[in-house]
Formats: sequence, structure tokens, C-alpha cells
Amino acid sequence: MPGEHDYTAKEIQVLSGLEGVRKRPAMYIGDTGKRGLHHLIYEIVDNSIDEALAGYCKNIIITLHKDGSATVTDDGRGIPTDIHASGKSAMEVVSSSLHAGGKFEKKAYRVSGGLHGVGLSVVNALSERLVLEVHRDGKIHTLGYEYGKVKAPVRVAGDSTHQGTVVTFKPDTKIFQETAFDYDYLRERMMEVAFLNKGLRIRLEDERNGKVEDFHYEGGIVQFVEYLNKARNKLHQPFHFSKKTDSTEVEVALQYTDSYNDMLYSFVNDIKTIEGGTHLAGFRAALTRVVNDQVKSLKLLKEDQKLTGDDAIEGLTAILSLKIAEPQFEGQTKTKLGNSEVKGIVDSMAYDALKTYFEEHPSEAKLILGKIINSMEAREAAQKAKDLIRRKNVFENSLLPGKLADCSEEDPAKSEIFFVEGDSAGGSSKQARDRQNQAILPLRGKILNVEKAPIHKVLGSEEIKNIVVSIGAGFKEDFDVTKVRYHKIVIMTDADVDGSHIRTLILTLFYRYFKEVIEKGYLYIAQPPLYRVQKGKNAQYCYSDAQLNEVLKAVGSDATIQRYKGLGEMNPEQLWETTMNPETRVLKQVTIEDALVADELFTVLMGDQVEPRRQFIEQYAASVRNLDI
Ligand code: 0RA
Repeated sequence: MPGEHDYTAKEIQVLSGLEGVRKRPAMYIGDTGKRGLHHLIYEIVDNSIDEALAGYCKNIIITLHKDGSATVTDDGRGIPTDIHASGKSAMEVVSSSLHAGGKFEKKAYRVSGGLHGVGLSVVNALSERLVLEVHRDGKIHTLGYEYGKVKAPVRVAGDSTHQGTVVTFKPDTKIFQETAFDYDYLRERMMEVAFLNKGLRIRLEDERNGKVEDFHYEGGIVQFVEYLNKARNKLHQPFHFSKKTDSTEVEVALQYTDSYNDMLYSFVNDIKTIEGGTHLAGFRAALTRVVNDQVKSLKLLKEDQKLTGDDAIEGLTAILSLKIAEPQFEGQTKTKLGNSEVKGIVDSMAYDALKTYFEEHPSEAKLILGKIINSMEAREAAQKAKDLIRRKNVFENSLLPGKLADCSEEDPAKSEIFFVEGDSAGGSSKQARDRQNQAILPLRGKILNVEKAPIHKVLGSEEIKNIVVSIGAGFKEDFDVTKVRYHKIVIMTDADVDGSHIRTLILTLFYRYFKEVIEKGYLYIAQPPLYRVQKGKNAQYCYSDAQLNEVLKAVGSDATIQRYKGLGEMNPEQLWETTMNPETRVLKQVTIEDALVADELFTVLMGDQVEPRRQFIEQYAASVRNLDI
């Protein structure tokens, strides 16, 4: 792929201007909240990664500046600086025309996905200011924009001894609701990109606090798997293979652990294929066939027993990374690979590689097959447990749990349920609530940690059963998100260590078993106040230490401060006013921005190994976002 084709200005197509982007930003970057804001950086970095994929770029630096702007620097070929057929500099065409960029021209350029090369122009359209600096052919070429309009035309600003592109931009604060870049948010994606491109060096610099980190992995996706598994008990050394045909490059790294969950992440041209697709289907088919062949030839199962695809991936951590020439992305979020020829290619490559691995590593094979058989047995036991429950008719709509105080509203879109920690807070919230549309389910103490429990234990837990039945949409394969009875599911726990533990346990349950509920945006965390400040007849609630300090500054230090440790310390009126009343409360919506982040958090915080947990907490001790989950 690299180098075959020289890229010049004539190959860049010009289709349209930038006004449309400013009118409908969400169409181009998804939304104008936190996700969209960070998407701007990803768009630029994607261009640099294309250069890396094409074999030219070795270093990328992302710098977050104090004034809210960001710079992405790379040492790729640099944006072309010759004059395009339209009479404009290619630099200008690439940064100001939608659908400009070689990415549209498959021959010339690009294997990665993204927005078909409109990235830079979209970022330009949504920035107060954008400056390009191209180092190419011994010169520095610059071009400056404001709100997508040229303000400093292309000029040669001096000599240069190297190649590459420097893009600096400041997002338009009138377009974005959120305007401050979040280091940790960027960190995850940059780390992922570095894992996927072994040898590539990505530096993330935050000038607001002096933080700098380098992501650089000579081991590539093998190190990715090791990183994902750092808090898990591993059954063997990671297994890796990489094979290619003319059009397709397939790379896999995998390692089994003793966990009950799988972490199977697939990528096509560095784009995470969250919805899977033909490549993943091919890999799963190959794995399932190989393990069935193996248990058969080793006579490990009875005649009528067969391992399913799900059995084969229990405890598996794997990265599947493809580089293909013409990816077709489908699905709701365009993260599902559609190319039908890919399934067979991946299947046969993976089958051969895995078969050889099992044959050449008999002791690893024994451990892995043992684990898979174990999972098959657990599945059979769970099926029995489930049938039992079915027969009792608990999961089928009939009986709602006795502890549930349901609401009278029947439209899920208007209904809310609060999972409340403890019977006493449960009692006050039942008094406080709006019976029309707010339901209460009190939870007693700690719920089961589903990260550590096999499925039949999960099904056996009374508290979990109550949650599942209240939600009313089934479980696991039978789960149907359209049947969820409440479109606001609110976790309401105390503002102390126990409360945050219970909250994490509930989040783990949803993450593992009701991910769609999170993806739909139905899951929320209630934010009860931490303090009540009273001066004379006036009382104010504070939801953070910072707010408390502000309020104290305003009202003077002779106010009485009450610190709320638990929900139970509030009377029903206070609970209503501060935490439950839709007019005055603050709910935090739970999102899965990135399954990797969540998975890491859940595994590290809830898993067996202590050291990664300690490290994680240390790393994030200052960051509310992560501790608060
Ligand atoms: C169009 C064509 C070529 C490279 C780029 C754009 C390009 C864009 C960005 C944005 C950030 N870094 C970038 N690096 C490159 C191909 C260049 C060639 O064939 O010489």
C-alpha cells in the first residue's frame, strides 16, 4: 500500500463548503457535548495515523494548551502544498472543503475509516481559530483560519529541516456545551492507537498541569492484551499471529484468564468495531471449531456434548486487528464491518493458526480446554437454574417483588425507578416520591459482585432477582431493552465508602448484564447533597466541597454546617427537594464512553488482584470522574 501512488493536488476532490457543518455539527461529529469536543482531536489524530499506516509517520504529539486550544503534531509527509485544479493551495482545499482529501480516492490514500477525509475541514468549521503549519520540501508553509474562513492566507514562513504537519485549533465555545479537554478521556484512545500501531510514539502533553505521558509499545497488540489482563489471573502466555493476503492483514493476540467474562475487542484500520461484524464472526467461528475438534480428538466430552461459541470465549481476552483496503462500515454507529469476503479469510487464517497453537502447546491447550469445558458445565447448570425460575414464573412479568413500591404511570418514558441503599432510606424515599411516576426499590446491603460470580450464582441472588424483575425486560439472551419499564433508572446510595461500593456493584451488574440500558442512556446516579448550610432561617444544600466553600464565603463562617453521611439523615421533604424532585435535583447520566475504560475500571476495582487496584486508585486519586463511577 504505502508509497505506490504519489499524492498530488489534482487528486483531491472538492465537493462543498463548511457552512453546513456549523449549522448541523451533530451530523458530522455525533454531538456537541463532551464526546463531540474530543472527537475534534481524534479527527486530526486520525489523519496522522493514516500517515503512520502508510508508513511515514513515527511520532504524534497532542498538546492541550492553557487557552483551551490543542495542537496535534506529526512527522508524516505533511499536507500537500501544491496548487490544486481549483487554483487554491491543496493545504486550503484539504482544510476547508468537505469531502476533500485523498481518503475519498481509495487508490491514493487511506486505509482507515473516519469521516472520509472531511476531518480537518470539519474541525476547521467548528473552531474559533485553526492554524496549519506544514513542513515539506525544506519549507514551513502556514495557513490560518477563524470560524472556517481564511484569515492568514498560505505563505512560506521559513525553512524547515523536517517533514510533518502541525494543526492547532481552538474549538468554538458557541458551538460546544463543553469546552475543556479532558486528559483522561483522550488518554484512553491514544493508548489504544499506540497499542494498535506498534512502534508508533504518541505523546500527550497537558500544559494546564504539566502532565506528559508517552505511549509507545514495541509489542503492539500483545502488550494490549497484557495490559487488559493485568488485573486478571492468566492461564498462559499470550498467543499472537499475523497473516496477510493482498487485500487483508489480520493480526490477533489472545490470552485466557480465569475470569467469567470475555474481553474481545476488534478493530478495522484502527477503528474500534464496537458492533463487531464479519471479521469477528470469522474469528469466533474458527475458535469454536478448533476447540470442538480438540476436545473431540482428546475425547474430553461425552457424545452429545458440544462447546458453544460463548463457552469458547469465557475468560478470553483478545484483540483482533485488521487492516483492509476498502472497509464497509455498517450498523447504527457505523462500527460494524460489513465486507462479506472477510469472514472466510479471517476464519481460515485463525483456524490454521489456532490449530497449530493447540497442537504445539499441549499443556496450555489442556488448561484452556479445561476452562472452556468448565464454562459449558456452568452454562448447563445455569440453564437448569433458569428453567427452575421460569417454572416459578418469576421472570415472566407476573409477580413484581414485594419490596418494590411501583409507580402508577405505565409509560416507561415517563417512569423512574430509584434503587435505594438500605431499608430506612428506602422508607423515606417511599414517602418522599411522586407516586405517579417514581418507583422505589430498596436494596439491602451489598449486592453480589457479578464480576466474580458465575451466572447461576447471579441468578440465585435475591437482590439481583428483584432488580431484574423490576426492570421487567428479562435477562441475558432473553433481555429485550424495549421492554424496560423505566427510562430513568436511578442509583441512589449514601455519599460514603459503602455507598460508593454498592454503586459500583450495581454498575457492574448493569455493565455486564444490561449494557444496552446504559447505552440507551437509561441509567443514572442520584446526587444527594453532602452538606446543609444554615444561617438564620436560610438553608442551602451543597453538593461538593468546592460549593461548600463558595457558600461559606458568601454567607460567612458563622453558619451551621450539617454534613450528610447517609440518605437516612434526611427527612422525606429534604430528600425530595435535594435529590428526587425533577425540578431541583441533579442526576448524573451513566455512559459507556468506552467499553475498555469501563472494563478496566470494573476489572481493576472489582477483580482479584490487589496491586493493580492500588495503582489505579493512586493514578486517579485526583480525578472525580473515575473515582465517582
Ligand atoms: C492529504 C493528503 C496527504 C496527506 C494529508 C492530507 C495529511 C493530512 C494531515 C492532517 C494532520 N496530519 C496530516 N498529515 C497528512 C498525502 C501526502 C502525500 O502524498 O505526500
